[in-house]
Amino acid sequence: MATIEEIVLPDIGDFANVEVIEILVVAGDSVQAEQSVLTLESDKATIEIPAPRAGVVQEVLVKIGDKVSQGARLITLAVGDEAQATALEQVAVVVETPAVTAELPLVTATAKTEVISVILPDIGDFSDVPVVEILIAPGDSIAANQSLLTLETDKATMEVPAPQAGIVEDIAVKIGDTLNPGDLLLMLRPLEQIAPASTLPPPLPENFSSKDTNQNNAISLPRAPGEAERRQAPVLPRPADMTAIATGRKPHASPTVRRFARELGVDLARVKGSGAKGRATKADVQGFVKKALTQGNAGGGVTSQPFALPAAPEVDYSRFGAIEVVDLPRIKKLSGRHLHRCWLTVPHVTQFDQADITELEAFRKSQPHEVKLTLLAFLLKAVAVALQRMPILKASLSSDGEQLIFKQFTHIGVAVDTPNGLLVPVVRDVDRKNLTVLARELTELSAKARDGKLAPAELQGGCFSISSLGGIGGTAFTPIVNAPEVAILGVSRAAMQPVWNGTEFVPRLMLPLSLSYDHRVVDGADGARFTTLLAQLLGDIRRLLL
Ligand code: CAO
Repeated sequence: MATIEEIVLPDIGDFANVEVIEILVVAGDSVQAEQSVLTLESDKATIEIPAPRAGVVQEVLVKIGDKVSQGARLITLAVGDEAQATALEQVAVVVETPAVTAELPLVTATAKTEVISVILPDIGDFSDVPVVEILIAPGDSIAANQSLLTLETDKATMEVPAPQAGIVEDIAVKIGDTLNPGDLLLMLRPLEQIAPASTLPPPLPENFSSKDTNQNNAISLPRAPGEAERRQAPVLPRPADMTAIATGRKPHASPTVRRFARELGVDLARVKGSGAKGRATKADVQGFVKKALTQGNAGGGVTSQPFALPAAPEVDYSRFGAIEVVDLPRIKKLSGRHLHRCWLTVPHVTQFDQADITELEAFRKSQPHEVKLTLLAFLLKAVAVALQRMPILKASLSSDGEQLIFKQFTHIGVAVDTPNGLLVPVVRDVDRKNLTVLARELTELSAKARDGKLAPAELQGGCFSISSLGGIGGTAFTPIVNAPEVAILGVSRAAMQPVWNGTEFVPRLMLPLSLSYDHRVVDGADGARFTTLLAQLLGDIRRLLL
Protein backbone atom coordinates (compact mmCIF):
# COMPACT_ATOMS: atom_id res chain seq x y z
CA MET A 1 0.00 0.00 0.00
CA ALA A 2 1.21 3.49 -0.80
CA THR A 3 2.15 5.81 2.03
CA ILE A 4 2.43 9.58 1.79
CA GLU A 5 5.70 11.14 2.86
CA GLU A 6 6.79 14.73 2.93
CA ILE A 7 10.05 15.95 1.52
CA VAL A 8 11.28 18.61 3.91
CA LEU A 9 14.33 20.79 3.49
CA PRO A 10 17.25 19.02 5.13
CA ASP A 11 20.12 20.74 6.91
CA ILE A 12 21.91 22.69 4.17
CA GLY A 13 24.64 24.20 6.24
CA ASP A 14 24.64 27.90 7.04
CA PHE A 15 21.87 28.80 4.64
CA ALA A 16 18.46 30.12 5.65
CA ASN A 17 15.75 31.87 3.64
CA VAL A 18 17.06 30.37 0.42
CA GLU A 19 15.08 31.12 -2.72
CA VAL A 20 13.35 28.39 -4.76
CA ILE A 21 14.52 29.11 -8.30
CA GLU A 22 13.41 25.96 -10.12
CA ILE A 23 10.78 23.29 -9.56
CA LEU A 24 11.75 20.20 -11.49
CA VAL A 25 8.64 18.06 -10.91
CA VAL A 26 4.87 18.40 -11.04
CA ALA A 27 2.11 16.45 -9.29
CA GLY A 28 1.85 12.97 -10.81
CA ASP A 29 5.54 12.77 -11.73
CA SER A 30 7.26 9.52 -10.92
CA VAL A 31 10.65 10.22 -9.37
CA GLN A 32 13.65 8.06 -8.62
CA ALA A 33 15.57 8.14 -5.36
CA GLU A 34 18.16 10.97 -5.52
CA GLN A 35 16.45 12.59 -8.50
CA SER A 36 16.52 16.39 -8.18
CA VAL A 37 13.13 17.90 -7.43
CA LEU A 38 13.94 21.54 -6.64
CA THR A 39 16.76 24.02 -7.11
CA LEU A 40 17.44 26.57 -4.39
CA GLU A 41 19.78 29.46 -4.70
CA SER A 42 21.31 31.83 -2.19
CA ASP A 43 23.78 34.57 -3.10
CA LYS A 44 26.52 32.06 -2.31
CA ALA A 45 25.37 28.76 -3.80
CA THR A 46 22.88 26.88 -5.92
CA ILE A 47 21.56 23.75 -4.24
CA GLU A 48 19.57 20.92 -5.77
CA ILE A 49 17.24 19.05 -3.46
CA PRO A 50 16.96 15.33 -4.25
CA ALA A 51 14.01 13.01 -3.57
CA PRO A 52 14.98 10.84 -0.58
CA ARG A 53 13.32 7.78 -2.21
CA ALA A 54 11.42 6.72 -5.32
CA GLY A 55 7.74 7.62 -5.49
CA VAL A 56 5.05 9.66 -7.15
CA VAL A 57 4.77 13.38 -6.51
CA GLN A 58 1.41 14.17 -4.92
CA GLU A 59 1.73 17.88 -4.38
CA VAL A 60 4.37 20.56 -4.72
CA LEU A 61 4.05 22.73 -1.61
CA VAL A 62 6.31 25.61 -2.69
CA LYS A 63 6.47 27.88 -5.68
CA ILE A 64 9.28 29.65 -7.49
CA GLY A 65 10.41 32.67 -5.51
CA ASP A 66 9.48 31.22 -2.11
CA LYS A 67 12.18 31.55 0.56
CA VAL A 68 12.72 28.34 2.51
CA SER A 69 14.78 27.28 5.53
CA GLN A 70 15.66 23.98 7.15
CA GLY A 71 12.53 21.93 7.90
CA ALA A 72 10.34 23.66 5.29
CA ARG A 73 7.76 21.32 3.67
CA LEU A 74 8.53 21.09 -0.03
CA ILE A 75 6.75 18.16 -1.67
CA THR A 76 4.45 15.29 -0.73
CA LEU A 77 5.40 11.96 -2.21
CA ALA A 78 3.44 8.69 -2.45
CA VAL A 79 5.87 5.84 -1.92
CA GLY A 80 5.37 2.08 -2.25
CA ASP A 81 4.51 -0.40 -5.08
CA GLU A 82 0.93 0.71 -5.38
CA ALA A 83 1.91 4.30 -5.98
CA GLN A 84 4.21 3.21 -8.80
CA ALA A 85 1.54 0.99 -10.40
CA THR A 86 -0.97 3.86 -10.24
CA ALA A 87 1.50 6.13 -11.89
CA LEU A 88 2.03 3.65 -14.70
CA GLU A 89 -1.72 3.36 -15.27
CA GLN A 90 -2.08 7.12 -15.36
CA VAL A 91 0.30 7.49 -18.26
CA ALA A 92 -1.34 4.78 -20.41
CA VAL A 93 -3.73 7.21 -22.04
CA VAL A 94 -2.70 7.75 -25.59
CA VAL A 95 -2.25 6.17 -29.01
CA GLU A 96 -2.90 2.46 -29.38
CA THR A 97 -0.20 0.31 -30.95
CA PRO A 98 -2.31 -2.81 -31.67
CA ALA A 99 0.38 -5.13 -32.99
CA VAL A 100 2.43 -4.75 -29.88
CA THR A 101 -0.39 -4.68 -27.33
CA ALA A 102 -1.93 -7.82 -28.79
CA GLU A 103 1.22 -9.81 -28.40
CA LEU A 104 2.40 -8.26 -25.13
CA PRO A 105 -0.71 -7.70 -23.07
CA LEU A 106 1.25 -7.42 -19.86
CA VAL A 107 3.05 -4.31 -20.94
CA THR A 108 0.04 -2.59 -22.41
CA ALA A 109 -0.09 -0.10 -19.63
CA THR A 110 3.26 1.30 -20.67
CA ALA A 111 3.57 0.33 -24.32
CA LYS A 112 1.29 3.07 -25.55
CA THR A 113 3.17 6.06 -26.76
CA GLU A 114 2.75 9.34 -28.55
CA VAL A 115 5.02 12.16 -29.42
CA ILE A 116 3.40 15.37 -28.29
CA SER A 117 3.74 18.85 -29.68
CA VAL A 118 5.04 21.47 -27.28
CA ILE A 119 3.80 24.90 -28.21
CA LEU A 120 4.58 28.36 -26.90
CA PRO A 121 2.08 29.23 -24.18
CA ASP A 122 0.55 32.63 -23.60
CA ILE A 123 3.41 34.98 -22.74
CA GLY A 124 1.43 38.07 -21.94
CA ASP A 125 1.62 41.17 -24.09
CA PHE A 126 4.59 40.03 -26.11
CA SER A 127 4.59 39.03 -29.77
CA ASP A 128 7.29 38.22 -32.33
CA VAL A 129 9.73 37.47 -29.53
CA PRO A 130 13.20 36.36 -30.71
CA VAL A 131 14.74 33.05 -29.58
CA VAL A 132 18.15 33.87 -28.04
CA GLU A 133 19.06 30.48 -26.57
CA ILE A 134 18.08 26.87 -27.18
CA LEU A 135 18.84 24.97 -24.02
CA ILE A 136 18.08 21.44 -25.13
CA ALA A 137 18.94 19.24 -28.10
CA PRO A 138 17.27 16.28 -29.82
CA GLY A 139 17.71 13.16 -27.70
CA ASP A 140 17.90 15.10 -24.41
CA SER A 141 16.01 13.70 -21.46
CA ILE A 142 14.32 16.64 -19.81
CA ALA A 143 12.45 17.16 -16.56
CA ALA A 144 9.09 18.85 -16.19
CA ASN A 145 9.57 22.61 -15.88
CA GLN A 146 13.11 22.41 -17.20
CA SER A 147 13.87 25.43 -19.36
CA LEU A 148 13.71 24.71 -23.07
CA LEU A 149 14.35 28.06 -24.71
CA THR A 150 15.16 31.62 -23.78
CA LEU A 151 13.20 34.39 -25.44
CA GLU A 152 14.28 37.96 -25.15
CA THR A 153 12.55 41.23 -25.89
CA ASP A 154 14.02 44.63 -25.18
CA LYS A 155 12.00 44.57 -21.95
CA ALA A 156 12.24 41.00 -20.67
CA THR A 157 14.03 37.69 -20.86
CA MET A 158 11.80 34.64 -20.56
CA GLU A 159 12.62 31.00 -20.21
CA VAL A 160 10.05 28.60 -21.59
CA PRO A 161 9.71 25.54 -19.33
CA ALA A 162 8.88 21.97 -20.40
CA PRO A 163 5.22 21.17 -19.68
CA GLN A 164 6.25 17.66 -18.66
CA ALA A 165 9.23 15.33 -18.50
CA GLY A 166 10.27 13.47 -21.64
CA ILE A 167 12.77 12.93 -24.41
CA VAL A 168 13.19 15.67 -26.99
CA GLU A 169 12.46 14.13 -30.38
CA ASP A 170 12.93 17.19 -32.57
CA ILE A 171 13.23 20.95 -32.25
CA ALA A 172 11.16 23.14 -34.53
CA VAL A 173 12.82 26.49 -33.86
CA LYS A 174 16.27 27.96 -34.11
CA ILE A 175 18.12 30.88 -32.60
CA GLY A 176 16.90 34.11 -34.17
CA ASP A 177 13.39 32.83 -34.95
CA THR A 178 10.63 35.10 -33.70
CA LEU A 179 7.80 33.37 -31.89
CA ASN A 180 4.21 33.97 -30.92
CA PRO A 181 1.92 32.05 -28.58
CA GLY A 182 0.78 28.82 -30.23
CA ASP A 183 3.97 28.37 -32.30
CA LEU A 184 5.37 24.84 -32.34
CA LEU A 185 8.58 24.60 -30.30
CA LEU A 186 9.45 20.93 -30.28
CA MET A 187 8.21 17.35 -30.32
CA LEU A 188 8.46 15.55 -26.99
CA ARG A 189 8.08 11.88 -26.09
CA PRO A 190 6.69 11.98 -22.54
CA LEU A 191 9.08 10.39 -20.06
CA GLU A 192 6.60 8.16 -18.28
CA GLN A 193 6.35 6.04 -21.43
CA ILE A 194 10.05 5.34 -21.61
CA ALA A 195 11.97 3.05 -19.35
CA PRO A 196 15.12 4.28 -17.68
CA ALA A 197 18.11 3.11 -19.73
CA SER A 198 19.20 0.66 -17.08
CA THR A 199 15.84 -1.10 -17.08
CA LEU A 200 15.31 -1.49 -20.82
CA PRO A 201 14.65 -5.08 -21.82
CA PRO A 202 16.95 -6.53 -24.48
CA PRO A 203 15.69 -6.16 -28.09
CA LEU A 204 12.94 -8.65 -28.90
CA PRO A 205 13.67 -11.36 -31.47
CA GLU A 206 11.78 -11.16 -34.80
CA ASN A 207 9.51 -14.13 -34.00
CA PHE A 208 8.81 -13.08 -30.41
CA SER A 209 5.32 -13.90 -29.05
CA SER A 210 3.50 -13.55 -25.75
CA LYS A 211 4.08 -17.25 -25.10
CA ASP A 212 7.73 -16.44 -24.50
CA THR A 213 6.87 -13.90 -21.84
CA ASN A 214 7.46 -14.52 -18.19
CA GLN A 215 4.24 -12.99 -16.94
CA ASN A 216 5.48 -12.54 -13.40
CA ASN A 217 8.16 -9.99 -14.16
CA ALA A 218 6.80 -8.40 -17.33
CA ILE A 219 4.53 -6.02 -15.50
CA SER A 220 7.12 -4.24 -13.47
CA LEU A 221 8.83 -2.11 -16.08
CA PRO A 222 7.79 0.48 -18.60
CA ARG A 223 8.96 -0.56 -22.04
CA ALA A 224 10.93 1.33 -24.66
CA PRO A 225 8.92 2.28 -27.75
CA GLY A 226 9.31 -0.23 -30.55
CA GLU A 227 10.16 0.57 -34.16
CA ALA A 228 6.47 0.45 -35.11
CA GLU A 229 5.69 3.08 -32.51
CA ARG A 230 8.61 5.27 -33.54
CA ARG A 231 7.33 5.28 -37.09
CA GLN A 232 4.05 6.75 -35.84
CA ALA A 233 5.75 9.76 -34.33
CA PRO A 234 5.36 12.84 -36.49
CA VAL A 235 8.74 13.70 -37.94
CA LEU A 236 9.60 17.35 -38.22
CA PRO A 237 12.04 18.62 -40.80
CA ARG A 238 15.40 19.14 -39.09
CA PRO A 239 16.45 22.76 -38.96
CA ALA A 240 19.63 23.28 -40.91
CA ASP A 241 21.66 24.28 -37.88
CA MET A 242 20.53 21.46 -35.63
CA THR A 243 23.91 19.72 -35.72
CA ALA A 244 25.63 22.85 -34.58
CA ILE A 245 23.23 23.15 -31.68
CA ALA A 246 23.76 19.52 -30.76
CA THR A 247 27.53 19.70 -30.76
CA GLY A 248 27.78 23.03 -29.00
CA ARG A 249 25.18 21.96 -26.47
CA LYS A 250 24.88 24.15 -23.43
CA PRO A 251 24.90 22.42 -20.06
CA HIS A 252 21.82 22.80 -17.94
CA ALA A 253 21.97 25.78 -15.64
CA SER A 254 19.57 27.81 -13.59
CA PRO A 255 18.32 31.09 -15.08
CA THR A 256 20.47 32.98 -12.60
CA VAL A 257 23.59 31.19 -13.76
CA ARG A 258 22.68 31.72 -17.38
CA ARG A 259 22.12 35.41 -16.76
CA PHE A 260 25.44 35.59 -14.89
CA ALA A 261 27.22 33.90 -17.81
CA ARG A 262 25.57 36.24 -20.30
CA GLU A 263 26.62 39.30 -18.26
CA LEU A 264 30.25 38.13 -18.38
CA GLY A 265 30.04 37.28 -22.08
CA VAL A 266 30.72 33.60 -21.33
CA ASP A 267 29.35 31.02 -23.75
CA LEU A 268 27.82 28.38 -21.43
CA ALA A 269 28.46 25.70 -24.07
CA ARG A 270 32.16 26.03 -23.19
CA VAL A 271 31.63 25.67 -19.42
CA LYS A 272 31.92 22.20 -17.91
CA GLY A 273 29.11 21.82 -15.39
CA SER A 274 30.06 20.28 -12.06
CA GLY A 275 26.53 20.16 -10.62
CA ALA A 276 24.10 17.26 -10.61
CA LYS A 277 23.56 15.90 -14.13
CA GLY A 278 26.26 18.23 -15.41
CA ARG A 279 24.47 21.43 -14.43
CA ALA A 280 26.68 24.50 -14.68
CA THR A 281 26.84 26.48 -11.47
CA LYS A 282 27.86 30.06 -10.83
CA ALA A 283 31.16 28.71 -9.51
CA ASP A 284 31.71 26.85 -12.81
CA VAL A 285 31.23 30.10 -14.73
CA GLN A 286 33.58 31.94 -12.34
CA GLY A 287 36.14 29.13 -12.67
CA PHE A 288 35.92 29.34 -16.45
CA VAL A 289 36.53 33.10 -16.37
CA LYS A 290 39.43 32.73 -13.93
CA LYS A 291 41.06 30.06 -16.10
CA ALA A 292 40.64 32.11 -19.25
CA LEU A 293 42.18 35.15 -17.56
CA THR A 294 45.15 33.32 -16.07
CA GLN A 295 45.93 31.05 -19.03
CA GLY A 296 45.29 33.52 -21.83
CA ASN A 297 46.91 32.17 -24.93
CA ALA A 298 50.55 31.26 -24.59
CA GLY A 299 51.48 31.41 -28.23
CA GLY A 300 51.21 33.92 -30.99
CA GLY A 301 48.62 31.76 -32.74
CA VAL A 302 45.54 33.19 -31.11
CA THR A 303 42.46 32.08 -32.98
CA SER A 304 39.59 33.18 -30.80
CA GLN A 305 38.99 35.12 -27.65
CA PRO A 306 36.71 33.69 -24.97
CA PHE A 307 35.12 37.09 -24.40
CA ALA A 308 33.52 39.42 -26.83
CA LEU A 309 34.60 43.02 -26.40
CA PRO A 310 31.68 45.36 -25.85
CA ALA A 311 30.67 46.82 -29.19
CA ALA A 312 31.45 50.49 -29.62
CA PRO A 313 28.30 52.52 -30.08
CA GLU A 314 27.75 53.79 -33.60
CA VAL A 315 28.09 57.56 -33.71
CA ASP A 316 26.36 59.75 -36.27
CA TYR A 317 29.06 62.42 -36.63
CA SER A 318 26.96 64.40 -39.11
CA ARG A 319 24.88 65.51 -36.12
CA PHE A 320 27.85 67.67 -35.09
CA GLY A 321 28.86 69.14 -38.49
CA ALA A 322 29.74 68.34 -42.10
CA ILE A 323 31.60 65.07 -42.64
CA GLU A 324 33.23 63.09 -45.47
CA VAL A 325 33.48 59.30 -45.41
CA VAL A 326 36.33 57.57 -47.26
CA ASP A 327 37.48 53.95 -47.33
CA LEU A 328 40.42 53.02 -45.12
CA PRO A 329 43.40 52.25 -47.43
CA ARG A 330 43.97 48.52 -47.90
CA ILE A 331 47.39 48.58 -46.20
CA LYS A 332 45.89 50.30 -43.16
CA LYS A 333 43.15 47.67 -42.98
CA LEU A 334 45.71 44.85 -43.08
CA SER A 335 48.31 46.44 -40.82
CA GLY A 336 45.55 47.58 -38.45
CA ARG A 337 44.35 44.03 -37.89
CA HIS A 338 47.93 42.82 -37.37
CA LEU A 339 48.79 45.63 -34.94
CA HIS A 340 45.57 45.08 -33.00
CA ARG A 341 46.35 41.37 -32.62
CA CYS A 342 49.94 42.14 -31.52
CA TRP A 343 48.68 44.73 -29.04
CA LEU A 344 46.16 42.33 -27.49
CA THR A 345 48.26 39.18 -27.43
CA VAL A 346 51.80 40.31 -26.57
CA PRO A 347 52.48 41.42 -22.98
CA HIS A 348 54.45 44.60 -23.74
CA VAL A 349 57.09 46.36 -21.68
CA THR A 350 58.97 49.39 -23.02
CA GLN A 351 62.48 50.22 -21.81
CA PHE A 352 63.76 53.78 -22.38
CA ASP A 353 67.40 54.89 -22.70
CA GLN A 354 69.56 57.45 -24.44
CA ALA A 355 72.67 56.99 -26.58
CA ASP A 356 75.33 59.65 -26.87
CA ILE A 357 75.78 59.92 -30.66
CA THR A 358 77.93 63.06 -30.70
CA GLU A 359 80.99 61.23 -32.12
CA LEU A 360 78.85 59.08 -34.43
CA GLU A 361 77.26 62.18 -35.98
CA ALA A 362 80.66 63.87 -36.38
CA PHE A 363 81.99 60.78 -38.18
CA ARG A 364 78.81 60.43 -40.32
CA LYS A 365 78.93 64.05 -41.45
CA SER A 366 82.65 63.78 -42.27
CA GLN A 367 82.03 61.06 -44.86
CA PRO A 368 82.01 61.82 -48.62
CA HIS A 369 78.54 62.47 -50.04
CA GLU A 370 78.43 59.87 -52.87
CA VAL A 371 76.32 57.57 -50.71
CA LYS A 372 74.42 59.28 -47.95
CA LEU A 373 75.30 57.46 -44.74
CA THR A 374 72.09 57.83 -42.75
CA LEU A 375 71.79 57.51 -39.00
CA LEU A 376 69.48 54.58 -39.64
CA ALA A 377 72.30 52.61 -41.30
CA PHE A 378 74.35 52.96 -38.10
CA LEU A 379 71.34 51.94 -36.03
CA LEU A 380 70.87 48.82 -38.15
CA LYS A 381 74.53 47.87 -37.74
CA ALA A 382 74.54 48.49 -33.98
CA VAL A 383 71.31 46.52 -33.51
CA ALA A 384 72.71 43.59 -35.53
CA VAL A 385 75.82 43.46 -33.31
CA ALA A 386 73.70 43.69 -30.14
CA LEU A 387 71.41 40.91 -31.42
CA GLN A 388 74.39 38.64 -32.03
CA ARG A 389 75.45 39.13 -28.44
CA MET A 390 71.89 38.78 -27.08
CA PRO A 391 70.07 36.40 -29.48
CA ILE A 392 67.02 36.13 -27.19
CA LEU A 393 65.93 39.53 -28.60
CA LYS A 394 65.61 38.01 -32.08
CA ALA A 395 64.04 34.69 -31.00
CA SER A 396 60.37 33.76 -31.46
CA LEU A 397 57.96 31.81 -29.32
CA SER A 398 56.47 28.64 -30.86
CA SER A 399 52.73 28.89 -31.48
CA ASP A 400 51.95 26.59 -28.52
CA GLY A 401 54.10 28.81 -26.28
CA GLU A 402 56.27 25.83 -25.25
CA GLN A 403 59.47 26.47 -27.21
CA LEU A 404 61.84 29.24 -28.20
CA ILE A 405 63.02 29.42 -31.79
CA PHE A 406 66.51 30.94 -32.11
CA LYS A 407 67.53 32.22 -35.55
CA GLN A 408 70.99 31.94 -37.10
CA PHE A 409 70.24 34.90 -39.36
CA THR A 410 69.85 38.61 -38.64
CA HIS A 411 67.12 40.06 -40.87
CA ILE A 412 65.82 43.39 -39.55
CA GLY A 413 62.58 45.13 -40.53
CA VAL A 414 62.42 48.91 -40.85
CA ALA A 415 59.09 50.73 -40.46
CA VAL A 416 58.46 53.01 -43.44
CA ASP A 417 55.77 55.65 -43.49
CA THR A 418 54.01 55.53 -46.90
CA PRO A 419 51.02 57.53 -48.22
CA ASN A 420 48.87 54.41 -47.86
CA GLY A 421 50.06 53.39 -44.41
CA LEU A 422 52.85 51.70 -42.55
CA LEU A 423 55.02 49.05 -44.25
CA VAL A 424 57.95 47.13 -42.76
CA PRO A 425 60.39 45.97 -45.47
CA VAL A 426 63.11 43.64 -44.25
CA VAL A 427 66.87 44.19 -44.71
CA ARG A 428 68.45 40.75 -44.91
CA ASP A 429 71.69 39.60 -43.26
CA VAL A 430 72.41 42.97 -41.70
CA ASP A 431 75.32 41.45 -39.74
CA ARG A 432 77.17 40.65 -43.02
CA LYS A 433 76.77 44.03 -44.71
CA ASN A 434 78.81 47.21 -44.31
CA LEU A 435 77.35 50.65 -43.59
CA THR A 436 77.49 51.80 -47.21
CA VAL A 437 75.60 48.74 -48.47
CA LEU A 438 73.05 49.09 -45.68
CA ALA A 439 72.50 52.80 -46.43
CA ARG A 440 71.98 52.05 -50.14
CA GLU A 441 69.56 49.18 -49.43
CA LEU A 442 67.58 51.32 -46.99
CA THR A 443 67.16 54.05 -49.58
CA GLU A 444 66.03 51.51 -52.20
CA LEU A 445 63.62 49.68 -49.89
CA SER A 446 61.97 52.82 -48.53
CA ALA A 447 61.55 54.20 -52.09
CA LYS A 448 59.98 50.91 -53.19
CA ALA A 449 57.69 50.96 -50.14
CA ARG A 450 56.48 54.48 -50.90
CA ASP A 451 55.94 53.60 -54.58
CA GLY A 452 54.04 50.42 -53.67
CA LYS A 453 56.61 48.26 -55.45
CA LEU A 454 57.75 45.94 -52.68
CA ALA A 455 57.62 42.21 -53.43
CA PRO A 456 55.90 40.09 -50.72
CA ALA A 457 59.25 38.39 -49.95
CA GLU A 458 60.74 41.78 -49.08
CA LEU A 459 58.21 42.11 -46.25
CA GLN A 460 58.91 38.70 -44.72
CA GLY A 461 61.49 36.97 -42.55
CA GLY A 462 62.35 39.75 -40.10
CA CYS A 463 63.51 38.83 -36.61
CA PHE A 464 63.59 42.33 -35.07
CA SER A 465 62.20 45.73 -36.16
CA ILE A 466 63.30 49.34 -35.98
CA SER A 467 60.84 52.21 -36.09
CA SER A 468 62.57 55.57 -36.52
CA LEU A 469 60.55 58.75 -36.00
CA GLY A 470 63.67 60.82 -35.43
CA GLY A 471 63.34 62.61 -38.77
CA ILE A 472 59.94 63.88 -37.60
CA GLY A 473 60.39 64.60 -33.89
CA GLY A 474 59.37 63.43 -30.45
CA THR A 475 61.24 62.47 -27.31
CA ALA A 476 60.01 58.89 -26.74
CA PHE A 477 57.20 56.51 -27.74
CA THR A 478 56.10 52.95 -27.14
CA PRO A 479 56.28 50.95 -30.40
CA ILE A 480 54.14 47.80 -30.78
CA VAL A 481 56.08 44.52 -31.01
CA ASN A 482 55.75 43.13 -34.53
CA ALA A 483 54.85 39.53 -33.55
CA PRO A 484 56.07 36.83 -33.93
CA GLU A 485 59.18 38.96 -33.37
CA VAL A 486 59.76 39.64 -29.68
CA ALA A 487 61.25 43.14 -29.71
CA ILE A 488 61.19 46.43 -31.59
CA LEU A 489 63.41 49.50 -31.22
CA GLY A 490 61.77 52.91 -31.41
CA VAL A 491 64.08 55.86 -32.15
CA SER A 492 63.09 59.47 -31.50
CA ARG A 493 64.72 62.77 -32.39
CA ALA A 494 68.30 63.31 -31.20
CA ALA A 495 68.82 66.55 -29.30
CA MET A 496 71.74 68.41 -27.75
CA GLN A 497 71.66 68.07 -23.96
CA PRO A 498 73.91 69.14 -21.11
CA VAL A 499 75.56 65.94 -19.84
CA TRP A 500 77.66 65.78 -16.62
CA ASN A 501 81.06 64.29 -17.42
CA GLY A 502 82.27 64.08 -13.81
CA THR A 503 83.64 67.58 -13.61
CA GLU A 504 81.36 69.71 -15.75
CA PHE A 505 78.26 69.77 -17.96
CA VAL A 506 79.13 69.31 -21.62
CA PRO A 507 76.84 69.58 -24.66
CA ARG A 508 76.21 66.10 -26.12
CA LEU A 509 73.88 64.88 -28.89
CA MET A 510 71.60 62.37 -27.17
CA LEU A 511 69.48 59.90 -29.11
CA PRO A 512 66.31 58.62 -27.34
CA LEU A 513 65.79 54.85 -27.59
CA SER A 514 62.50 53.05 -26.74
CA LEU A 515 62.72 49.24 -26.75
CA SER A 516 59.36 47.41 -26.54
CA TYR A 517 59.62 43.69 -25.89
CA ASP A 518 57.46 40.62 -25.33
CA HIS A 519 57.79 39.98 -21.60
CA ARG A 520 57.00 36.27 -22.05
CA VAL A 521 60.37 35.92 -23.78
CA VAL A 522 62.51 38.87 -22.72
CA ASP A 523 63.05 39.62 -19.03
CA GLY A 524 63.25 43.21 -17.81
CA ALA A 525 66.95 42.76 -17.02
CA ASP A 526 67.64 41.63 -20.59
CA GLY A 527 65.64 44.55 -21.93
CA ALA A 528 67.75 47.01 -19.92
CA ARG A 529 70.99 45.18 -20.86
CA PHE A 530 70.10 45.39 -24.54
CA THR A 531 69.46 49.18 -24.54
CA THR A 532 72.60 49.72 -22.45
CA LEU A 533 74.62 47.67 -24.95
CA LEU A 534 73.10 49.59 -27.86
CA ALA A 535 73.89 52.91 -26.22
CA GLN A 536 77.53 51.78 -25.75
CA LEU A 537 77.80 50.63 -29.39
CA LEU A 538 76.33 53.88 -30.73
CA GLY A 539 78.38 55.95 -28.26
CA ASP A 540 81.62 54.47 -29.56
CA ILE A 541 81.19 53.03 -33.05
CA ARG A 542 84.67 51.44 -32.92
CA ARG A 543 82.96 48.81 -30.75
CA LEU A 544 80.95 47.76 -33.82
CA LEU A 545 84.16 46.27 -35.17
CA LEU A 546 84.88 44.10 -32.11
N1 CAO B 1 67.31 62.44 -34.71
C1 CAO B 1 67.54 63.59 -35.34
N2 CAO B 1 67.49 63.67 -36.67
C2 CAO B 1 67.19 62.59 -37.38
C3 CAO B 1 66.93 61.37 -36.77
C4 CAO B 1 67.02 61.34 -35.38
N3 CAO B 1 66.78 60.22 -34.69
N4 CAO B 1 66.66 60.46 -37.72
C5 CAO B 1 66.74 61.07 -38.89
N5 CAO B 1 67.05 62.35 -38.68
C6 CAO B 1 67.24 63.35 -39.68
C7 CAO B 1 68.07 62.81 -40.79
O1 CAO B 1 69.44 62.93 -40.52
C8 CAO B 1 67.60 63.66 -41.93
O2 CAO B 1 68.24 64.90 -41.87
P1 CAO B 1 69.21 65.42 -43.04
O3 CAO B 1 68.37 65.38 -44.28
O4 CAO B 1 69.60 66.75 -42.59
O5 CAO B 1 70.33 64.43 -43.07
C9 CAO B 1 66.15 63.91 -41.65
O6 CAO B 1 66.00 63.66 -40.26
C10 CAO B 1 65.19 63.03 -42.41
O7 CAO B 1 65.48 61.68 -42.19
P2 CAO B 1 64.53 60.57 -42.80
O8 CAO B 1 63.50 60.23 -41.78
O9 CAO B 1 64.02 60.92 -44.13
O10 CAO B 1 65.48 59.41 -43.07
P3 CAO B 1 65.89 58.25 -42.17
O11 CAO B 1 66.89 57.48 -42.88
O12 CAO B 1 66.21 58.70 -40.81
O13 CAO B 1 64.51 57.40 -42.09
C11 CAO B 1 62.66 56.06 -42.83
C12 CAO B 1 64.02 56.63 -43.17
C13 CAO B 1 62.20 55.22 -43.95
C14 CAO B 1 62.74 55.30 -41.54
C15 CAO B 1 61.75 57.27 -42.60
O14 CAO B 1 61.60 57.97 -43.79
C16 CAO B 1 60.37 56.89 -42.14
O15 CAO B 1 59.51 56.47 -42.91
N6 CAO B 1 60.13 57.05 -40.83
C17 CAO B 1 58.82 56.82 -40.26
C18 CAO B 1 58.75 55.45 -39.63
C19 CAO B 1 57.44 55.28 -38.94
O16 CAO B 1 56.40 55.72 -39.38
N7 CAO B 1 57.48 54.65 -37.75
C20 CAO B 1 56.35 54.56 -36.94
C21 CAO B 1 55.97 53.15 -36.82
S1 CAO B 1 54.77 52.90 -35.64
O17 CAO B 1 53.52 53.68 -36.26
